[in-house]
Amino acid sequence: MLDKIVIANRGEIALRILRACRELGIKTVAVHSVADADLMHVRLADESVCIGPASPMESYLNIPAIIAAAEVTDAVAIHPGYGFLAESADFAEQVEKSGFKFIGPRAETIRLMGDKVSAIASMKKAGVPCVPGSDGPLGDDDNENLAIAKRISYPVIIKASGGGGGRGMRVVHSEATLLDSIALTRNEAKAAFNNDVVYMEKFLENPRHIEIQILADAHGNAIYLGERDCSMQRRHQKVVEEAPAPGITEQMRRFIGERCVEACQDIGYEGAGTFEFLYEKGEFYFIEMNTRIQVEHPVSEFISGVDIIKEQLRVAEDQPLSYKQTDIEFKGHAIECRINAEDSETFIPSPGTITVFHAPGGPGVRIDSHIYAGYKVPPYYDSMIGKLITYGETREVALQRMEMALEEIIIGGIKTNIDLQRRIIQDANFQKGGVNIHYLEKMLAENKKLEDVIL
Ligand code: MV4
Repeated sequence: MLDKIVIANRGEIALRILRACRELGIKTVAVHSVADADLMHVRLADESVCIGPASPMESYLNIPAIIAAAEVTDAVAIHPGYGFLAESADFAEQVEKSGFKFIGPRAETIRLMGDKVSAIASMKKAGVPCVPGSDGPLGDDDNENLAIAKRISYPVIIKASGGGGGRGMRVVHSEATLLDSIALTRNEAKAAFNNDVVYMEKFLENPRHIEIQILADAHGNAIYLGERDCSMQRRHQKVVEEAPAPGITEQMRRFIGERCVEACQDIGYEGAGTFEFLYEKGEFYFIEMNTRIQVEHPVSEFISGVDIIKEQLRVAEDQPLSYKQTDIEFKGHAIECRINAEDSETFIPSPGTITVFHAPGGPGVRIDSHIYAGYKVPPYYDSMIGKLITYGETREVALQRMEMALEEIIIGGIKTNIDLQRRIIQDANFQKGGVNIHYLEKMLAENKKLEDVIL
């Protein structure tokens, strides 16, 4: 049993983890930076430790400070949340070497998935469908690289094995620029990740981003909690997510879910995880695996009825998962809008004091947020200040509830992206469902053109 854990994160996810601990009778230690003493979860935690200055490098990324906080408070485990150290294999390793439980997969698994070439190789071996490509690192034989591109056909994409999440990639449209592009991507990768390994994939031009949530325990049990559609994004930042993904049939869900579950068992995965896929013309193509809890986990919680954070804590206690696959029934539809402290048009962050906060409510409305009237949004961290999630028996009902909730919500004193979220939820193509990863950027460009004509 976990007696007491350190929550090594901030904001809404720290509060979400604290709430799960409360339900399970686990004591909590909030670790926070100097700038974050007023966070809601710091007030609610059993204990709190200031681990350093506002700068993330000196606080939320400061491994010795976080481990020291666990030591002085007699905690037994550390939950990393998302971002910061959540996917640092070195952190997981040092936590375990210091005698604490890292709440997440084994360091070795984090390392395997952090290296995209090895992640893809292990998924392909386990029967997960991947993008046609180089099947491993590109060598320095030009003719061989030209032949690989010819085989998979242009356009292709060169990706850094140490990258991920949109960092270190380059699209190549023809033979003329292939070799230069490989060399450039290699150099950038060496500088950015200290790893010059690059690989090649067929470039999918208009895919959707669909991901599968999984849970696995230390006893070889694994389940899938369905998929999420995260295509509504701008510059690799997701803006709206939903579950299930429009147009995905029960058979497709089962097929891809089972492939992910088998892959988890193959690699001895432990904890919550996400398989990221590109989805185009009825096919799934694995691109990356995330070994952490994700921002958008609540939509999967709504449609599956599973508390994913509580399952993470159970798994860390070496208990079996609370559910078998046959216990999971997917029901209804959930949508999440990320609420950011930023200008709705320019996307420029807008830190400052929240003077007014009114939370929307009613059936099927959930808010995961740490904000309150009087809370000062610091300028040092991500601008996301909360998530608004709605649920309904059908997608139409979830959409209607989201539209209402976005009308009801009041956040005063700072700029937020709530107007943008209203535009997205009311957009005819979004309402139809199934837009691709380029949709939002095109929609924003159209809006801008229209504005230019009017002004
Ligand atoms: C791709 C792709 C098209 N074809 N791979 C961007 C983030 C990283 N996780 C992988 N990414 C992409 N990989 C192939 N073979 C297009 C993207 C991509 C993307 C993927 C998911 C969500 C948003 C995206 C935005 C631009 C490009």
